[in-house]
Amino acid sequence: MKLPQVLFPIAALLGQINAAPQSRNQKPPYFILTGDSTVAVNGGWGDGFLRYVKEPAAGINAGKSGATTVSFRANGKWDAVLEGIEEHLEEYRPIVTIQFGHNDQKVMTLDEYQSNLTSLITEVKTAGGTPIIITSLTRRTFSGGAVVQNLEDWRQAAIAAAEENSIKFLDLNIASTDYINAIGSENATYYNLSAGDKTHLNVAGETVFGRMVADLLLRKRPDLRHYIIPNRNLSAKIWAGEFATGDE
Ligand SMILES: *[C@@H]1O[C@H](CO)[C@@H](O)[C@H](O)[C@H]1NC(C)=O
Ligand SMILES: *[C@@H]1O[C@H](CO)[C@@H](O)[C@H](O)[C@H]1NC(C)=O
Ligand SMILES: *[C@@H]1O[C@H](CO)[C@@H](O)[C@H](O)[C@H]1NC(C)=O
Ligand SMILES: CC(=O)N[C@H]1CO[C@H](CO)[C@@H](O)[C@@H]1O
Repeated sequence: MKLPQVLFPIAALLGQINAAPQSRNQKPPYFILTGDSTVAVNGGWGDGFLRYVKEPAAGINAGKSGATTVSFRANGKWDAVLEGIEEHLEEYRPIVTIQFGHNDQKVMTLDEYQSNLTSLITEVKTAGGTPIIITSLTRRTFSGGAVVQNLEDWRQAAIAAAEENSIKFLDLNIASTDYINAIGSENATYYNLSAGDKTHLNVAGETVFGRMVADLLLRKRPDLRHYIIPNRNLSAKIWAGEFATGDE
């Protein structure tokens, strides 16, 4: 039986040739952005981030105004996220970003929050997705010339949840706090969704903080750079702490 012996190495070689580009050219990411209003359409950074996502990558903003780690599950949004992972597994690598805290801090303890995040992380992994924790976008309220850091404990609990589950996190809370401190309270009002609203973002804020998230992501996942459209002028301003209008 000489033929199989000859064919086998050829088949193995062909398999390797087929496998090699597959591992180098992995499937594109499919981003599913979960969280509260500071992520959601019309008020959050989610759509700003998605505008930087380049084909063949894609994504969806699943943020929900008012959501906590409990309500997002209770109202069925979480099941839809898990289904979204399954639906996109064949063509993409689903990546689920998880950013809660603004509303959780009103209704539960830090321990409950952290353990709820662990549940979400575990379920994304089980479904075949890659979870990434994002610490809460800062509010833009000032006191004594500096941003009021009223999400710091929630930031730490979110990071602890990421670390205990050995997953990546993007520290948007610190990056956005530093940036708002650098540009000052007057400039920061430019991002108000409506007069006096120092939490939610208008389109300018969506663009600037969507870019910030994209840059934070690329620091932790440089392998995704082919799927994220650069905006060097905006990135330069953000990381230099210079006021950006989103028109850069
Ligand atoms: C944002 O709100 C502040 C008051 O909190 C107000 O002075 C400012 O005009 C608002 N800016 C915009 C662009 O709505
Ligand atoms: C970036 O900034 C440079 C100089 O400030 C300017 O010439 C260029 O047109 C800007 N690029 C974009 C895409 O706006
Ligand atoms: C707003 O930002 C600009 C550009 O970074 C800066 O020159 C200016 O001082 C800022 N305004 C205030 C009130 O801080
Ligand atoms: C999975 C889950 O939702 N776990 C807990 C989240 O936190 C609340 C407290 O607000 C608990 O009641 C849930 O069991």
